[in-house]
Amino acid sequence: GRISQDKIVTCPFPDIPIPETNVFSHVFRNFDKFTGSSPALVDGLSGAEVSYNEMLDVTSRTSSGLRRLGLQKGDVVTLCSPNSIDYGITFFATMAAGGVVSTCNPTYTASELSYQINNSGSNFVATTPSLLPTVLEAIGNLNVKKVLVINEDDNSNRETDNIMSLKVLKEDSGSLFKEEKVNAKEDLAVLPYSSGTTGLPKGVMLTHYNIVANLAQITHPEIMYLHEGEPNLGLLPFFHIYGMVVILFHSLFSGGKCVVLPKFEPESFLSTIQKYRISTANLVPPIILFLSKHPLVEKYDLTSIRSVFSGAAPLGPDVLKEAKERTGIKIIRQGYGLTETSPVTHSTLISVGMDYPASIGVPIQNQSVKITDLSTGQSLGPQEEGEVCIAGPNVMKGYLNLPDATSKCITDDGWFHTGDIGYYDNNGFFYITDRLKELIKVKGLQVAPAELEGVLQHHPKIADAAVIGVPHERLGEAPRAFVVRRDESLSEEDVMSFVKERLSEHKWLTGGVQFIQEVPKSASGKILRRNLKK
Ligand code: AYL
Repeated sequence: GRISQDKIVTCPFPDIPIPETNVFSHVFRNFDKFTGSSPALVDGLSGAEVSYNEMLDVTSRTSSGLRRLGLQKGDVVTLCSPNSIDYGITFFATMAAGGVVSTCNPTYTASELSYQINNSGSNFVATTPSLLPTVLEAIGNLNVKKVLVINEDDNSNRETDNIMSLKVLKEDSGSLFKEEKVNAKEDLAVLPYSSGTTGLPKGVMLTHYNIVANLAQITHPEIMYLHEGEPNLGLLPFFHIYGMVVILFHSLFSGGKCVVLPKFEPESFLSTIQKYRISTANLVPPIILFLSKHPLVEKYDLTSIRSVFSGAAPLGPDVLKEAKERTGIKIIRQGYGLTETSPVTHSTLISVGMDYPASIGVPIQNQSVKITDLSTGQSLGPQEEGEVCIAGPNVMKGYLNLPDATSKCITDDGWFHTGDIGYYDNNGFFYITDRLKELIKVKGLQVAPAELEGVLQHHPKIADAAVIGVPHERLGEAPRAFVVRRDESLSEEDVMSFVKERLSEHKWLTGGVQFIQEVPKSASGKILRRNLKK
């Protein structure tokens, strides 16, 4: 990176222009350039394909169908599904019509889902046949107009008062299709959830401009270039900003062939790479660890892979090295970012990245980064540790309906405070060393301690509780609860199963339960998590 006199680090490459347009128009504008019959999305399990031509046609029809159902500009659609071809169609059909997509984890329980559908003010929910009962339970008497059923493999065409098959919309005449004009810097495109530095998951308001910017920012031969027709792996969940922007959107934008998988499973992961001659893959550290260790890896031909990216959680340099040696993949490198920054802010460069295996890389194009002193807020120089702060076109508009939480992390002059601690070296390469915020990262997914604590405090035999992340070999981190009992009969298993009944799997107390006399707190009542970590 380039280090300026006032200690702001930027990309070695010059800034690029960012179009102010609907994400749909930006991503689909290239479609007629790509050979119409070349595949855009492929279902890695069934082999079903949708070509670029078909994708444009079916997305326009679906978008028209959504308008016919009453979807208006600014309406929010909660999308609750594993990765699939329909996922991409529903996503872009909504954005084309000026709607906002709020993505959620398909393993959510009814209560987790209900929180997000309500909090995001969703009028529509799109989900799969198997998740439909959970979704209907979650909706209860919330203000949802219609539930769309996607990924149907049977011939049922549902069309009732409140439920409709996506299939019906796909067959719409398309007469109501138009690309909704947006005010790109104001209007939202997506509303994923993140807990930020503290508290419960919050809606992250990402505008069309934010998303278009990040796509432009990562598209550089040294950063994340994808060639037309290049087979890439759509494995990471599209509900998370990494899978959404860096995989799904970027592949469609670049004319790639995205081979979609609904979940990680050793055999299908490896056999898909072999069968489709996957060339690039965006992964998370637990999967890099799998590549470095698992016996099955040797049974498959992975020589088609030209480049692997890891992000969303720290990747140990030893794991990276072992994975490279074992698989023969020449390029395995890291990126860094947050949901709040749409997401990528840093990336290693192809030409020099390999020399810095522990680094998250340099700021990407149009990105300014500084490290600030935790007590004074002053910008720091090379090798000095402080909070990583980001400015640029990809920084979110704010947290939905939470102006105070927003102004706490984005200062008046536009700097977003990440809650991560790190430093840069004399060449402007960055390293993340610690986390200031409460967030726990399990397999690269967010777990908010406040959410777990809220659940635990509802147990009649629990007087108080605090949750922190502890290191876990396979998951990266795992949540551990410190519990003050009201009743000595409460066992560790009781606490674990109480959580299992209410929250999705990555939030389970895999890090254990420990009973304590009192939760350490500051004078103002804040949990002293550092003391618990010790
Ligand atoms: P969220 N090293 C250490 N910590 C990381 C890294 C990394 N490479 N990447 C992300 N984190 C942590 O919103 C960090 O604590 O977005 C950060 O604040 O789920 C938090 O994860 C953000 O979590 C990329 C660029 C993936 C970005 C991303 C998605 C970031 C995940 C791949 O190349």
